[in-house]
Amino acid sequence: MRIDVISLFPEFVAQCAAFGVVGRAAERGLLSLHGWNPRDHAEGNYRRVDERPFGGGPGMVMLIDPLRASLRAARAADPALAKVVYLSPQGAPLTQARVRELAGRDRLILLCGRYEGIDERLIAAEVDEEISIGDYVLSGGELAAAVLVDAVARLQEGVLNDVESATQDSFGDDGLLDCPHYTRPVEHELGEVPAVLMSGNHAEIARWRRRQALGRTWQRRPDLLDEAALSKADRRLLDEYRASLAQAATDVAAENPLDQARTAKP
Ligand code: 9WO
Repeated sequence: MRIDVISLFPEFVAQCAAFGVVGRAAERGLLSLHGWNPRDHAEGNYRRVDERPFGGGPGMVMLIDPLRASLRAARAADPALAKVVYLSPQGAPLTQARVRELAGRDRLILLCGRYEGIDERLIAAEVDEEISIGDYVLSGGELAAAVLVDAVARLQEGVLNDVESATQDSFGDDGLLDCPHYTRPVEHELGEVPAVLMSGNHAEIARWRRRQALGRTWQRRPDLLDEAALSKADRRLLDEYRASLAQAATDVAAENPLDQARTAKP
């Protein structure tokens, strides 16, 4: 896959993609990143890329022409058709489903704004998709572009090793949050490892992990969980999780002297 980044700081996005699995993908030729600086396509001694906004107000707006010339150069650098994505808080929220769709393409061009944004006419004429990585304002689109590059790159065929691919369930295909993870030592002053993980019973471990994934999604991100769409087995696991929470609350209450009158066993 080829990704072109149009930005006043193209090296920033490239640096973000230089490490870890994404860096490995680039080394192995699974991903190629190219930066284009609108400053290099700006006219005049001052190489202006921004101007004051019509209608007044604070800040500056990025000029159409340096961005359009950069887009043209990026498009011409490879014959494959490229989708143009503008990263902005006004975009559609980035989801793993959207990441999967973008990751399947041959080419992407990511447009990063600075200042107060870019001239709306360029967005209308050239941008295919406007994407937001969250409801907050950054100082430019570059960090958002780096996020998108990372998410898309790790899905390229051959980037993840078998183990990583196998664990892609965690927000990969089932839309659930991940289960908790533990490693050595078994006993630590911060607590113990859940016994089931030490049992060697792989079916029980898988059930525990699924129960945790379902329970944590229900607790933390109920918006992600469509309980009606869960399998019968998943619904039972979620019920077990809720029951264990209720039990834990009862146990805590039993230890609190103020609650003992009500929870004390006869
Ligand atoms: C500035 C601003 C100030 C007050 C109220 C709303 C505001 N929006 C912006 C704004 O969108 N500034 C942008 C800075 C212009 C385009 C590039 N910048 C940007 C992109 N900031 N944050 C993003 C971004 C991109 C994707 N996902 C989240 C945020």
